[in-house]
Amino acid sequence: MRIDVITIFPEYLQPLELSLIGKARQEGLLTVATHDLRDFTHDRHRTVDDTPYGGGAGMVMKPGPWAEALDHVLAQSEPGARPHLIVPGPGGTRFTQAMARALAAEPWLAFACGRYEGIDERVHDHAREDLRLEVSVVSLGDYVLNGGEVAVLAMVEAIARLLPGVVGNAESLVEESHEDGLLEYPIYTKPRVWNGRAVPDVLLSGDHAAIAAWRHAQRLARTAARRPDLLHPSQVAVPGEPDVDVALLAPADVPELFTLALAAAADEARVTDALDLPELSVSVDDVTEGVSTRTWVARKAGRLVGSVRTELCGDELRISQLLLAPDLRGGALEAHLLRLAEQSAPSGIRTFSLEADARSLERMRTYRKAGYRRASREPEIAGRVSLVKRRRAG
Ligand code: JD8
Repeated sequence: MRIDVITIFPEYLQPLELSLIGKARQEGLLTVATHDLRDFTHDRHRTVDDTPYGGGAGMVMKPGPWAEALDHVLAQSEPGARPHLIVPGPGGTRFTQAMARALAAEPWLAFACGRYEGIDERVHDHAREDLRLEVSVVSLGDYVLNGGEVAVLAMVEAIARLLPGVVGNAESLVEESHEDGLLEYPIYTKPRVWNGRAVPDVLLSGDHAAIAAWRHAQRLARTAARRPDLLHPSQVAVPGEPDVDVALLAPADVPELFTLALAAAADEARVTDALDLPELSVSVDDVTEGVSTRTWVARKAGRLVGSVRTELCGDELRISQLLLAPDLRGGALEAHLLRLAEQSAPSGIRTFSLEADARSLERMRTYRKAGYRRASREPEIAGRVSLVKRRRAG
């Protein structure tokens, strides 16, 4: 990959000579060239800015030097080859890991670092229409910097580290935050006890399935706590229930979920004509427990209408608290929450299990249709039947 950076502060990009990116450049895995915009001025003061038409504070970068600098960059590679021009700007499309992955697949990137109030808008049009470059205005995030250089440092690092051979063990790229939409799990190294704080036992167990399960649960819990937006509806649209969205249970949901649990239990008692249902004695604490495991809640137009809890047990995913608002009973939502629970299982999971009341014929049909079969094991809840389903490979 080739990267060209045009800036009035070339020294700002010196950090890209260090560490992994610096090493990758020495190994020829990528080329990074910086160009001083002032080299494309022709006045004694090497002027690159002027006052804004229409008035207003600050200065605007002149188009002339930019056009000459872009011509110079285009001359850096074989005729006909064109870079993708990235112009950092606070009003641009948000830079993401997905964008970094996409840009890492391109052969040639050029970054235009603005300063002052920004670059004359006609430079973008000239690049698109005259130079026929793909031009993308990209923002690092919703805060204001003084120029594009810091953004380019971050973008180049995020992109270049995805290039083959730049990061030693490519494996480690897989489990990173934002790579699969979940934040990272907590990490530890020696000593086992530090400052009176011990490393979680599971990490010393050598039980890789348990470690994987613990790490996945940590990633979900952290994501739910710090970035619930990463877990939000787009992830799990409900077929046939367009206005239902699903997210991980948050502490604020507990009172509503407790109410739903009781309503669902009352509905179940009505259907099974039995009052000996353990669900009828559910407590707020029982529901609160769901916040620290992996419990999904479904909302329809803001109303909490369903939930499903999942717990990892070795290579088995135990599904429980599959609750539905009575008015949605028999609809697509139950089967969908079941599928969602299965889909969110970490790679090491081989079996799904749940317990059901055999008297609840409709629900038994839903589970059977979803592939669950009676298990020989004793159910944890007396009077229930234990259902299991093997996870299909792939
Ligand atoms: C490029 C000039 C400064 C911005 C007046 C302050 C990116 N996430 C981001 N925040 N800010 C930038 C950014 C800021 C820049 C330039 C990028 C060129 N400025 C301007 C408008 C308000 N000053 C950025 N990526």
